[in-house]
Amino acid sequence: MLRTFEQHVIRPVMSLDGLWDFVTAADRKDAGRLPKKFTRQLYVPSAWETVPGLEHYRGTAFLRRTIPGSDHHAAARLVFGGVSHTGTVYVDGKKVGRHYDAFTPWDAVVPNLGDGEHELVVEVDNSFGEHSVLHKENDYFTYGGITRPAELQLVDAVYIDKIFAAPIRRGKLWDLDLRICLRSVARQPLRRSVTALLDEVELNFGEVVVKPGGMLEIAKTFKGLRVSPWSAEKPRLYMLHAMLLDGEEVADDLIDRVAFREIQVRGKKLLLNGKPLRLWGYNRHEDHGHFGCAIPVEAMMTDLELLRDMGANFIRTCHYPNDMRFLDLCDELGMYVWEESHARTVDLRHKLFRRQIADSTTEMIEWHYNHPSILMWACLNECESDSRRGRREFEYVLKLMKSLDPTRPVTFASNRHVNDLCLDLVDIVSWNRYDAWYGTVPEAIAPKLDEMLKWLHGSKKSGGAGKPVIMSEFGAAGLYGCRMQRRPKWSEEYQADVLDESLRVYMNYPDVVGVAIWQFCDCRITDGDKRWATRPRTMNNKGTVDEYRRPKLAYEVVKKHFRRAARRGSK
Ligand code: ADA
Repeated sequence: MLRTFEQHVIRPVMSLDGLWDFVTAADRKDAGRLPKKFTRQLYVPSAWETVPGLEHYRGTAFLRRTIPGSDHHAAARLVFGGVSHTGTVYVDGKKVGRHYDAFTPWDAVVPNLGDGEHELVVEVDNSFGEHSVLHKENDYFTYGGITRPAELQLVDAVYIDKIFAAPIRRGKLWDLDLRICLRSVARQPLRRSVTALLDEVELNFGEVVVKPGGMLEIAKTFKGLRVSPWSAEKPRLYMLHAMLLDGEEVADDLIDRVAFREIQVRGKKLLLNGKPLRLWGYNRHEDHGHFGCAIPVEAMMTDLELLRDMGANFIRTCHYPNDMRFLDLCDELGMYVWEESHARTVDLRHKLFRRQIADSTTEMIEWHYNHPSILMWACLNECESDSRRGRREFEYVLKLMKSLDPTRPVTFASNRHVNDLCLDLVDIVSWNRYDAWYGTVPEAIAPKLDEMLKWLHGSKKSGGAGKPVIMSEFGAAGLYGCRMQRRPKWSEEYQADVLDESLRVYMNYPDVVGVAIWQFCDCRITDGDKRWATRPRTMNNKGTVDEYRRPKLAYEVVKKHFRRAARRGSK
């Protein structure tokens, strides 16, 4: 399943998870555009690097299965939670869709796929090169495969593509700005009635006519709803069931979950539902020693149990949009999320940059809009925010985010510090600092923060005066099992000392409203690349737990600080 809950009662949905035929381009024994011979089977969702012999395979591979068509539905809609990093879809040998970037959902719609079995082939490419700006050699790993769940949906001639629900706090009551996007695969205009149920409350949009092959967005604000607000302490969710009626018959439907919470920036504070909010937690890569990036929902839950055991209330989805099921769990459990579109120190000058970052940003916001756990959108981690040229790209992406969603604050994680030229463009200033790892010693952390805050608030020139600050990355590496009395770098002891001092300083500054430790778990990085190959195990070893979620000494240190903050609350 794409989500942790069923999204349709009327629309037929079939999970495509399971064993597919598989062959790498390197192993193909036949010619032709698509293979007819396959060497093995591969599970969907999974990363092919988890298969012995494919640990380092970077290139193209093909996955194939059959799917049923239907004479009673206008089209088959294939929905992929994530294909890493480029997927090209063929049905019965005909190309029907293509998508770049592993970290956002996408769909391919096939009109008139009649009764009987049809061949579905997905060509997957995880190669690096001039075709890929966002996926490249990096301090995390680009896996290969259909790495998130996939579904076949049978849709009517007009179907509901997406729902956008924006809550607005009005004292003790709430309004709900509701937008419903319809798509038509028909050849003639079609009339439909549109209605929705918010739990038991009926929200009626009336009748619409959708142009052939077109899209139609209908919007309405439902006022004065007496509902319970959402917060981490009380994560109250509501099922929103949108339906399209053709006459008296419900022809299509879509269920999403919504909640009522308001996030605001006021001076140097974050406010949730009008009350001050402080955030303490982690950067978390979607990476696991057993599963690569294709983390099953059970293992996602283990991560969240560990995070909650430490007392964390905050997760930054470094450096890309996350699996919708993980965001669903954050909604359900009450975990605050910073979600960012896909970029870790990418080339803003590349000819494909704007197209690829715009797609990642737009798809992230359009598919994840209704998750109440997402409090802020971010972008362009440690990119060129200290040049005029770079500023133009930051302006482009931040404006795009605001245009897609004016209800959430925006930020980016900067490592350009006093040279930053883009802090006037954000609502929240976020800094990545490693004063005790790439810098000198833990004692350097406090004076460095003093210096930065004086610069930030001391002059209008910084662009960030009077804004809230999040310490978006800080930490140190600790090799799991490396225990040394003299506490040198790379020992678990040194990592614990750095986090102890970092949290003592960063969590006790009123101007700092949030902290995100780098990082929750050790993660795989690009092998062989000159820059990253120097890291022990070709891993980023700054996790508080290792890639198998085995806790290091720092775990109990972090737990002490976070649990104290949880007791104190957001005061
Ligand atoms: C940067 C980057 C992270 C990671 C970190 C580190 O801050 O944003 O992705 O690479 O450095 O471990 O050095």
